Amino acid sequence: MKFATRAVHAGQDPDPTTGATIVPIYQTSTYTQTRVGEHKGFDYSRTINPTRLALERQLASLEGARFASAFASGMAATSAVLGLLSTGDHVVVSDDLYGGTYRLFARVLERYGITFTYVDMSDLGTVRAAVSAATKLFWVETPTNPLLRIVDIAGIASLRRAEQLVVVDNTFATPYFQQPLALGAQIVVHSTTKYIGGHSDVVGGVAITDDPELHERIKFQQNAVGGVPGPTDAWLTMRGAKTLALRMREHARNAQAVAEFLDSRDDVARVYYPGLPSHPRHELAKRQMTGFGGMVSCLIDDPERAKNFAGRLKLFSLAESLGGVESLICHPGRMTHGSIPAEERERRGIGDGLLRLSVGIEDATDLIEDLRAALDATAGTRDTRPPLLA
Ligand code: P1T
Repeated sequence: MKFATRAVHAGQDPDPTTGATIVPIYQTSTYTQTRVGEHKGFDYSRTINPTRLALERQLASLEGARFASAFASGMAATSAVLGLLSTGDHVVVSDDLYGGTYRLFARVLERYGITFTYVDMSDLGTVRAAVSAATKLFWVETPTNPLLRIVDIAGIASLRRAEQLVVVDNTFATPYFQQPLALGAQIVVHSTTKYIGGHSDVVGGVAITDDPELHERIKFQQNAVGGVPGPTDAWLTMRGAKTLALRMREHARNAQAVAEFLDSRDDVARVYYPGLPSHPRHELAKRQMTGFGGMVSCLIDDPERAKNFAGRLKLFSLAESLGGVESLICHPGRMTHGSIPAEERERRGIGDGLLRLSVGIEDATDLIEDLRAALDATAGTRDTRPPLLA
């Protein structure tokens, strides 16, 4: 079945006892067992819950996989996957990535003796040079947060030895636009807080794999560490995911229009969007993705102006997060990526003039009008566009 059909139907069987067409919210922590050692497949809700199970089946199907484990947040999903590693193991990581993922790696997992090397993963030679005998995992974000770099998933997978895992955080692209498992990754992680939930009303995460043995190990982490979503959060996420296909089409259409508008302005120094032909990896994005997503970043030379501009917008709320139907704008340096030390941020290109837009599904004309009015109101028309980075 095609993607949009699976989004609506996968895992969504009518309730076996009542016939309820919509999977109920099984708001229960436990299940009455028939006798000692005998139950109906459900014993305790940290381990298994019917609402969560329906969500896991739906999301596995969207990534073209058999197995998924849902978590209370994207970070809980990420830590469960990293929980597969042991002291002494080494990870090669994209050097542009969500600040919270960096924080988990640098400030929690390093204390347990796992080491991380951050590289520009859009350069496969650099990735190859970072691999050592201890390397057990490649952590890939693509498009990256917040610079929208594109990493060649199949290229990374081709570097992998049998005992190594390629894990892709597919939050920005979503399974609608990018299928990392088909490109050679072993595990896909999402912050379902974002596009999958889609309505900015629930925090969640998921880890997806088609490998039964890996699934057992992730399930073990899920149960042993316990970062599970409650049934109501699982249900909200599942409801959101049913409309993923049609929302993503609108997000991408609007983001393209917004990116083109910003690119046409002399007072916007640089626009980062994989759907622009000027993006250094536009051709790779075209091959690897079926659409370019809803995230656009831009650079305004004067950091004060950037902040004023962000604060003046009426339709784009100044907020962390992304992927909801409503448009958001954020200042990564002061918000989502604040946990990366300032010097390191600057080195990675996350300067004070950088803004990140999560383009919603409002009418594009209104969004562009909002951007135009705020740019005009904050004045300045210098064109100091720097050369594009590779
Ligand atoms: O917030 P949480 O559901 O725990 O997900 C963490 C996470 C993981 N991966 C990516 C690519 C992310 O963007 C995030 C969360 N990001 C934001 C809150 C943000 O505004 O970028």
